[in-house]
Amino acid sequence: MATLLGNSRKSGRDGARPSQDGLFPVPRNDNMAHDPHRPTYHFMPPCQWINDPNGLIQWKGQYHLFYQHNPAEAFFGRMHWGHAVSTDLVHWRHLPIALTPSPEGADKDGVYSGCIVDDHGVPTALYTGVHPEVQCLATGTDDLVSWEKHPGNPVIPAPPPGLAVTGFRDPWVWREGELWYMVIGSGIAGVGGAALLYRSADLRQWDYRGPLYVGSVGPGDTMWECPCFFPLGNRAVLMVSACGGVHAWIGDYAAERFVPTRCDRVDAGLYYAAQAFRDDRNRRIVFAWVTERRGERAALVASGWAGMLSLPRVLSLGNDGGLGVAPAEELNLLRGRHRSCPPQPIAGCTPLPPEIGGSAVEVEVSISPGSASVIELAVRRSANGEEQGLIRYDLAEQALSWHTDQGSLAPSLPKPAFKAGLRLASGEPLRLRVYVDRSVVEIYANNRIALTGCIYPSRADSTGVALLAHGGEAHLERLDCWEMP
Ligand code: DQQ
Repeated sequence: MATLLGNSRKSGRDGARPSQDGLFPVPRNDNMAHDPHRPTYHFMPPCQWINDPNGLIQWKGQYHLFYQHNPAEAFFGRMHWGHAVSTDLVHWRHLPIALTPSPEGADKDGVYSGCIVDDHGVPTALYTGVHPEVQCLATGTDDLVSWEKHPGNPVIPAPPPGLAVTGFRDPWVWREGELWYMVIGSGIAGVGGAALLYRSADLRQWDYRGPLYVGSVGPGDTMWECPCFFPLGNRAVLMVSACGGVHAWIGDYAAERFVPTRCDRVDAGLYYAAQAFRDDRNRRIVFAWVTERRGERAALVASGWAGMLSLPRVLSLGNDGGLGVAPAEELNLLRGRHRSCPPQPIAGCTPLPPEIGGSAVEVEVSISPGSASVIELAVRRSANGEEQGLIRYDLAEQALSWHTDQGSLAPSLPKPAFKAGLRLASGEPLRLRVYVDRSVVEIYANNRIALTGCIYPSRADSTGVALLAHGGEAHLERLDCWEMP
């Protein structure tokens, strides 16, 4: 089985061969081996469909990652929990599917999202079974490979009586003293999204305590999926997925009451169903589903793969009390051949030498805005700039954005754009870390914001990098570029 994320070109498991350790049968799909859009270092299953990360936990020194997986085809279907393990968050080894729907069980139509907790040494998964949406429990062996479903499933058979809920799924569980608490993603018709709070002494008998919080992250918010509730610094964060994005309510929590004071977007791009866990370095590490936009069902199924997880990120609280996000330092382990650019002025368009760039690279750059009003970094750029993705910082707007209107000459491919506010302090340079992984681009700015986008260039030479400044002259302080595996 692959050591490097499983989907590396070098791993020998691009679908044409069975896995090396025989744990996970990889159906033959020759399309994947030659697919220029298939990422190389983002986490993906060996093949077929992935969506939400589930059950993230560090167990006996190893990171375990479970995920929503349809092993039958590259489209959403009857969901299972896939499973992989890592010692460093970036090199993953695939393990057998952990949870499969039971034909006669409460999860007969799918094992939906959930979490794993350590119940006095017993790994215990809480997840949603469908249909209808009910909450189930399973216990694992010490290696987290084999799972036994609780005979008394479902442990929560229905939403609280009298509540007109719009959904009832994705349990997230934590411990307070001798008691367990759970929030379940929900919504209250005509009101907004909701995280419903439950309490238990044994993870099997649950009492409804009321909503932990009800609110709206924006117009059309009717349901919160994948709630995740955790302390961050001296605050509490309720992270929810709604209206196509991940939102973090930041507030204070005590005695079953959560009072948020602000709500920040965790990523302003293609990022959904995030789950965050604490590791033994006390970091709050978050993974999410990258909801790529590669096409309709037939195109995904034919390609043999769909979706991936975002790179591991570390959450923090900024000086302004807002959410901070930065790539996990373990990502540096993936760095290969290094190239750099000396400091220089940027005016108009400055294409960088061809040895800087690639379809799978990390670019780290620091730019002083100088007199420029707009600064751009182009990636996946063809020799003449016919194709390129643009990362744009607009000083007047104080916003960072990702543009793909020139992303592909292929007319049928989507060309989305995303934007996030980023206020630079006086004299503060724009510091970007950009992870290009073929069709996926993760952009991190000044350890504060993140934007995930996609791009589907059609030309083989769309691998270049360029710097642009408009309305004045900016100054490149440094640029480093590493090939990624
Ligand atoms: N995906 C899961 C649900 C969850 C949704 C099903 C979010 O449990 O609400 O695959 O993407």
